[in-house]
Amino acid sequence: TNTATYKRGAFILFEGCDRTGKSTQANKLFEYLQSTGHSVKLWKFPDRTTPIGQTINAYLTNNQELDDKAIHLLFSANRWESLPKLKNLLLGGTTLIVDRYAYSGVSYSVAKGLDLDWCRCPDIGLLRPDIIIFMDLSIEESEKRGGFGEERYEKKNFQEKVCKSFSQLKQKDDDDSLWKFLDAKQSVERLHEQIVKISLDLIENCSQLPLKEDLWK
Ligand code: FDM
Ligand code: MG
Repeated sequence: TNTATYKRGAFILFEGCDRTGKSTQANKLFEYLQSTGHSVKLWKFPDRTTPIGQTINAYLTNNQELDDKAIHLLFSANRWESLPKLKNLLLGGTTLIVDRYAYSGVSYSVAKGLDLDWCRCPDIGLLRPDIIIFMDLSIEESEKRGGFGEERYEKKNFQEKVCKSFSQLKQKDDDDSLWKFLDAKQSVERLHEQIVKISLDLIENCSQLPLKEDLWK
């Protein structure tokens, strides 16, 4: 088979607590890759545009109440419903920059007291990212960044729990090498430089590898 010419895109994931700079860095990376001629797409979870996403949005903006397990499953369903699209993009050679994914899914629900293994189940078998760029920042620092917003989870004591569940999840992750912790206290430009370098290496290295549809398997 002619695998030599086959090039898939890379799945670059940004994760972390609120106000750690995920969206800023995801946007900057997107602009950089686009301006240097890469085929690239930016994707954000939750995707609030679908019917499931609209229910999630109503929940996050405190306009609707839902059982903790029910909303957990909706966040997961919101990923499953986008899987065919994301898969096609990657297979067609487009690099995906994704802002939050199943790791947020598990960490926020575990912070509410749900069991970690139970929380991972619905996302088993989703696409596995090629890298998780984890924006690491203390709650004190993220609070300094203009404070948290008005949405459901944007409270200091809850964010502390989310940070703890993220590190619990990383420890339990079978593929520890995926996680790239960055000190998010650095300047936007310094972080961007590091992220560009990591991403260019990754795009090169994973272009010949098959897609990994085995998250947490
Ligand atoms: N969130 C996000 C979850 O609780 N579960 C998930 O699966 C995902 C993807 O939704 F508080 C939470 C994290 C955050 C909120 O995310 C909305 P943004 O990035 O702030 O829009
Ligand atoms: Mg938010």
